This record gives sequence, structure tokens and C-alpha cells, in this order.
Amino acid sequence: MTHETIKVEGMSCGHCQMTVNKAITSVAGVSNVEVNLKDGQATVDFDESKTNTDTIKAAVVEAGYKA
Ligand SMILES: [Cu+2]
Repeated sequence: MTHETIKVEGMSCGHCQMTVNKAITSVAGVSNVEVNLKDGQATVDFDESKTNTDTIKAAVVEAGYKA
């Protein structure tokens, strides 16, 4: 299991936080997500045989935020 902290730009409220959380959770191989609105970052636990940081970042971008 890999533990990674990803910078997320553009979150301004709890709704954004939830959207980012949902987007990352939907990536296959991700087991745990914690999105910190104030710090603008997401802490993600994922199985490195199933996904990677780039894929997770792409999911964040697809949700409308910068990673
Ligand atoms: Cu928002």
C-alpha cells in the first residue's frame, strides 16, 4: 500500500472537498482518502499495483480541480 499526499488547488468549500473526495475514491485501487480543505491537499492510500499518482491526479482534474 502506498501513502501519498497530493496538492489540490481550487477547493473553496465543503462541497469541493466532497467532490474531490468522491473523485479520488472512485479510482480503482484507492482504499482511503482524506481531503484537507484548509491545506489544499489530499492524503491517499492506494494499491500501487492497481493505480498510481498520475491516475489519481487525473481524476481530480476531471472533477474540475488542479492537482
Ligand atoms: Cu466548493
